[in-house]
Amino acid sequence: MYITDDGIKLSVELDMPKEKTEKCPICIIIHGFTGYKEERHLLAVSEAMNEIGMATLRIDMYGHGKSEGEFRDHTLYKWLSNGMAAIDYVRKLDFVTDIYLCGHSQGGLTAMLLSGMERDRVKALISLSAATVILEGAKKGNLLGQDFDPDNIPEALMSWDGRELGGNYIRAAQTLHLEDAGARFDKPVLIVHGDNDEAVPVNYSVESAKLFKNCRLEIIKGDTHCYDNDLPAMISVVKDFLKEQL
Ligand code: FER
Repeated sequence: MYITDDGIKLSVELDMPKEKTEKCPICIIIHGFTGYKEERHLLAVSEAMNEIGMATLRIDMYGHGKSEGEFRDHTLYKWLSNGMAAIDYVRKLDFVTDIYLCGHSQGGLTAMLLSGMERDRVKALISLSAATVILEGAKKGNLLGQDFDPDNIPEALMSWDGRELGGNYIRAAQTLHLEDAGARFDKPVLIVHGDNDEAVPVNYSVESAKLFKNCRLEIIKGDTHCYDNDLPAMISVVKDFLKEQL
């Protein structure tokens, strides 16, 4: 199924709760950089939510998965626009009560930034292995392990899978501030991070947690960026948090 954001088709998957209900909350689930909506840890999160009575909408973001847009041209602004389009879409579904946001890595960063913009429409936020390092890296001049001059933005960076990432990605990321989102979103936040994350050091989430007023930080011992070592531990903290909100 597709939704559209300003004419761009975005591939989405809607999963309903295991037990039939007339109305229920829904969580929008956002993948990371080079990611897609069928990743193992995202399917596990979605299934856990369906088990406790929530619907989920997994979405392929601009330039990713089965959605339109070129990978090279994606920016956090486009992803934020995609997120708002997803919220517009789920708001119109007649079974939906509350709207939750969940994202992994670059999707976790997107969900955090989006929470500040959508503070009136979002009930709670879950951020998994959030890649907040991107904002710092764009400003200081290091992304994807490559140094660049932040005042003379390169035409493109080479991504880890060999694809090019355009300079506008850096321009957009340089202007975004997590502090603004944290100051605006005062509803419940769960931040989860493995302390063996090879892509984004856990300390970034320790720092992000200080920016949100109503935030729980859960560090998963020995786990990686995509929860390869202890997926059940990540799922368990997500479920516990959500059961308190429902
Ligand atoms: C980076 C570090 C992490 C970066 C992106 C990420 C574009 C995102 C990781 C993910 O979403 O999994 O320097 O640069």
